[in-house]
Amino acid sequence: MRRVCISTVRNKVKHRSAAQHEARRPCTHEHQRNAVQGHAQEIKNFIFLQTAKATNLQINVLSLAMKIGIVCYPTYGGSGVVATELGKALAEKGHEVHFITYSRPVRLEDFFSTNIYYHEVNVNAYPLFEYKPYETALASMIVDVVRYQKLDILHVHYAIPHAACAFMAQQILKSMGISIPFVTTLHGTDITIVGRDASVEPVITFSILQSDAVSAVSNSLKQDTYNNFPNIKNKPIEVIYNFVDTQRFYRKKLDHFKKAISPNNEPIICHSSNFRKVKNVDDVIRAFDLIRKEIPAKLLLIGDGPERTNTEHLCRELGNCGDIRFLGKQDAIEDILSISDVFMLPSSAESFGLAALEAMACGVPVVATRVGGLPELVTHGETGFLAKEHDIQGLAKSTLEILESPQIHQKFRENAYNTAMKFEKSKIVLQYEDFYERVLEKAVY
Ligand code: GMT
Repeated sequence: MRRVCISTVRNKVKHRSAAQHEARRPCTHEHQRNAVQGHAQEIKNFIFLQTAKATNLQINVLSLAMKIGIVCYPTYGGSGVVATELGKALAEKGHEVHFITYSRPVRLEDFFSTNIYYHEVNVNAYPLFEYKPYETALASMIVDVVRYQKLDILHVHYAIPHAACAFMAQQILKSMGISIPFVTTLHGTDITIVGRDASVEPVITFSILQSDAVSAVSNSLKQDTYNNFPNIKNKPIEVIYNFVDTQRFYRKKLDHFKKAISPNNEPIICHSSNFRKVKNVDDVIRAFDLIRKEIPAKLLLIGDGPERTNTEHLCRELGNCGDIRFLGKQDAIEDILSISDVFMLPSSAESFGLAALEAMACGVPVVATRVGGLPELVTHGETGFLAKEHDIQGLAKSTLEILESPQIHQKFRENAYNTAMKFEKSKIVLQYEDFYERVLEKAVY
């Protein structure tokens, strides 16, 4: 059934007629829309537009619903969060979204929408396999879903191995007479850490070049991609920033919770990550130790991962465990951010820093490292402070500067919130829709 998505933000009218839309579909796709239904919907659209004009409503965009396949890592990583939130937002706007992942994405667990479908990639174990063939199972599942759910476009998040699998699926489908474009979003470590490994470079270069379009989550990541993969220098990369759902991430008044964590109203510093080496969680502990020597304070650590044990050992060594809480993986991150006073993110690499954006939406100033895309999000001296990598003294000094001045704290809170609003979900989702539409318009079948 043909549906219509309406948005009031875009500034140019983009109304593709049903006939035009159908015309760009491969005629070999068996899923041609029902012409009568399509025609009826077009009449409805026309009536809607006329009514909007008559009532002086400014309706700027009318775009047709797409069937979108999303491939991502479904765990707590930033790329999976972005992919899932994007899929949910697209579904809310009337698109049909098919997640193709090896387990249900974390942020999809409590969410139901009639426009969302979930296809689990099952990788068979076989005694011969030391490594399960995830790529083969994923490519096969993509083929199946595109073919039987009649998808319009595939959006893969994280280059390895998703872009390569999408390419393989695209070729298999082509041999069946089915064409589908795929777009790849680069998230960070796929380019800055894992991707730099010479053993995977040829596959990443090839799959980026073969993608129908490529996006990166910051200008910094776009530049890193060109620097690390010189052979893709002529491939356009579009920057589409990460986004935050401000209906979920806003500062809530949770006095009882705040009191439970800091009974004497001590300021609360917060950090959230997957506790990988690149996040430098030990720098958070060391900086907190310096802060605690100046003022009473509490530290909340959200998340879990390979460095968790080392981090716990460090706080035992420093003797500050009494003021630190390891909260592990959490779903209600917004509640924890709501009682936080400063968010600390001292990573060695951070293509964007989604965790920092979520904190800012809750009015929490950020003290971070001047790396990757963080300076595109955090303005030094306005929404927080930026320090050099491993500058523990600098992290502590900046945090104290915020916490010891109620004026600075309040100003930074407001600035952080206002900046976060620029990355509000509805604005960025429109950019993705426009990105897909341009790819679909360009696709030659
Ligand atoms: O390391 C992480 O934070 C997870 C990783 C991922 O790909 O799952 O996150 C990357 O993508 C996020 C979403 O686009 C960005 O906000 C993070 O900055 C980025 N992490 C790094 O670059 C280290």
